[in-house]
Amino acid sequence: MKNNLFKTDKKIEKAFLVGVAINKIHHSFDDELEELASLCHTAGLEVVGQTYQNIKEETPATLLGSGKVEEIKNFVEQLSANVVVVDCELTGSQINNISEIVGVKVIDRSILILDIFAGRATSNEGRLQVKLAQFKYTLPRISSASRGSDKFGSGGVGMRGPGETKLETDKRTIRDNICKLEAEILKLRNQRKVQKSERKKNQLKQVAIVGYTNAGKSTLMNTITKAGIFADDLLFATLDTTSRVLWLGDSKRVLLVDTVGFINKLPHSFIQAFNATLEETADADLLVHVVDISDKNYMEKSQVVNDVLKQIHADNIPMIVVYNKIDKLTKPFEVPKDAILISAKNNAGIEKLKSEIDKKLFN
Ligand SMILES: Nc1nc2c(ncn2[C@@H]2O[C@H](COP(=O)(O)OP(=O)(O)OP(=O)(O)O)[C@@H](O)[C@H]2O)c(=O)[nH]1
Ligand SMILES: [Mg+2]
Repeated sequence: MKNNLFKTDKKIEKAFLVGVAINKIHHSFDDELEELASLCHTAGLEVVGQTYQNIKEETPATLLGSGKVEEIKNFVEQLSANVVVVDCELTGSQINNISEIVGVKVIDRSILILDIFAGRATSNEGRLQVKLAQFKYTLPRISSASRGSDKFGSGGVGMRGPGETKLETDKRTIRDNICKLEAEILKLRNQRKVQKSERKKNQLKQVAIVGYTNAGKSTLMNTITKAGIFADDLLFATLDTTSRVLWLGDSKRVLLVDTVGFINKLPHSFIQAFNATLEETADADLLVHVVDISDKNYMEKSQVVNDVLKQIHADNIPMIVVYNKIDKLTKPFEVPKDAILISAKNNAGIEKLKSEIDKKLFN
């Protein structure tokens, strides 16, 4: 199967953001909208405004209440927005119905994340997995989505991937594509199994660096192994797993693996499609969970990471929690017992982390 991901138009789109909560008490939308804005920034969208709704009772056709959709339409007109980004997963018909009313393209959180992945994937396996996730997302939305892409053109964020060929493609073709992609991914997975048994023969233990997106995993990997991996202040800078040998002294070495970041409300199709990559985490002998301690929501984000680890059956692997970005702390911080505090950027606390990895794996 051809392995190119579909290209997006590069013109800057103006995004209007919509935070959504369902029946939450005293819900604050600030952090969620801030994260959604970061995702938009990463996807190359310019954010021009935002609103939110704590929905008491879901309106099946549009999820949001009709008054809210009208309000969004007015904002879109005033701000000349050309895309509305809704911070949850919508059905195809909800996307369509909201677009009809507001008059511009509507995308949901999942397609935004998948679009970022599509722009990031570089390895063969990463690209196959993104394609698979795109097809799995599209399959239940195929009939309604084709109308949407007709009206608002095929370019721009959220229009990458199988969406562009929707008109000519029927569900069966998508299912066939899913089967082919799954078979190709399985082949790569089996190759990895062989590598894994080689590793076992060489007794090379595997340490996976996990954490919320932007926590500093790749920076840590670079600092600790001098690897030269792309690290940036963008969400999902890393999509493909990268491994490096880490020397711990006394000729002891381990395989350190940098992994894709986790995020709140990960699209369901992502977990399914990225199973193979996520499995690599589940195979590790030790996890290093990198937490950005300078982030005021670090506890919630750690919880998201722990929840995803549970979903991929990696929650019983020994784990070292590492508090990163201590150089950014301005206030005194209550140090959790046995915490390892580091600044991956400034190379602080790295030796302590190495000796902790050593202790956990070899003592
Ligand atoms: N001040 C400070 N910034 C850091 C530190 N570690 C990482 N960063 C910055 O945080 C941002 C994200 O770093 P990455 O290493 O790309 O984070 P990541 O966890 O690999 O992110 P994803 O691959 O997107 O999931 C970059 O701008 C880094 O320079 C640190 O110790 N201190
Ligand atoms: Mg990274």
